[in-house]
Amino acid sequence: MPDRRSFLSRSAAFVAAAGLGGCTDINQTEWWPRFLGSADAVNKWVERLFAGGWSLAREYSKADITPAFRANGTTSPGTDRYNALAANGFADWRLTVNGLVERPLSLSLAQLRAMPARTQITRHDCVEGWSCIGEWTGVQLARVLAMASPRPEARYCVFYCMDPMDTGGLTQTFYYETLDLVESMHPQTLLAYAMNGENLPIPHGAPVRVRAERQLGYKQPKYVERVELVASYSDIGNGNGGFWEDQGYEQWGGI
Ligand SMILES: Nc1nc2c(c(=O)[nH]1)N[C@H]1C(S)=C(S)[C@@H](COP(=O)(O)O)O[C@H]1N2
Ligand SMILES: [Mo]
Repeated sequence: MPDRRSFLSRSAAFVAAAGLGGCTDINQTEWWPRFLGSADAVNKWVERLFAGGWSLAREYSKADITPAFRANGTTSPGTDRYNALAANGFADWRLTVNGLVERPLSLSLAQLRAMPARTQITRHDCVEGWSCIGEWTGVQLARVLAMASPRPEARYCVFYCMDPMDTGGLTQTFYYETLDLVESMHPQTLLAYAMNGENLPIPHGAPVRVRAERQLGYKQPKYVERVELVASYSDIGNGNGGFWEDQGYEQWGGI
């Protein structure tokens, strides 16, 4: 019987064998060693590897909530447009749902709030090696997708965010991420507009962010304003399924 330790080290070996650990990009030296050293992160990845398509992420109790949930990456998009939306309580913000759908949608925050809500207390794991537990409330993405009625060719959701990212390139890039339809339709995948019982704070992605609870931190896009249904993400960004994936990180969340 393999013990837990050898199971974990075999998992790490599998990760390395899959080519996921052999990166040389300078950007990765910061978090790769810490990530591979984090049993929690490896655990979560292994859990996902062996879990069925419809397994549920663990949910916690109110007592487990981290008092000061860390904010990471963009903590405010900082653009004039975003600041104007925020100043007006996001009354003018709309969520567009388009692409491979029968009925493209444009939904206000009030419309999302009027839909049936789900609240869940879950653990967020960032690949940089930290975790926080928080309570999220929002509408299940599956409900919004059902309204839009994805076409049979649709396989992924692309989430477009309002925060510009610095890539050193000439063209402006905004954060984006993708989830496949299994992950998108999962009951714990939310368009979350509240955190710990309050309106989603700007550092955590106001007015709406994705919570996909079986996925790592970077697969939880903040400041979302458009969901596009696509057959493939090969022509989105550099074609690797997300902003960080395009910066050279392998796709951990896509399994
Ligand atoms: N739009 C956007 N979404 C994002 C990011 C970002 O920089 N911009 N960072 C990602 C990463 S790496 C993490 S760990 C989480 C952080 O979420 P938090 O700020 O609520 O802790 O958001 C993810 N989603
Ligand atoms: Mo992260």
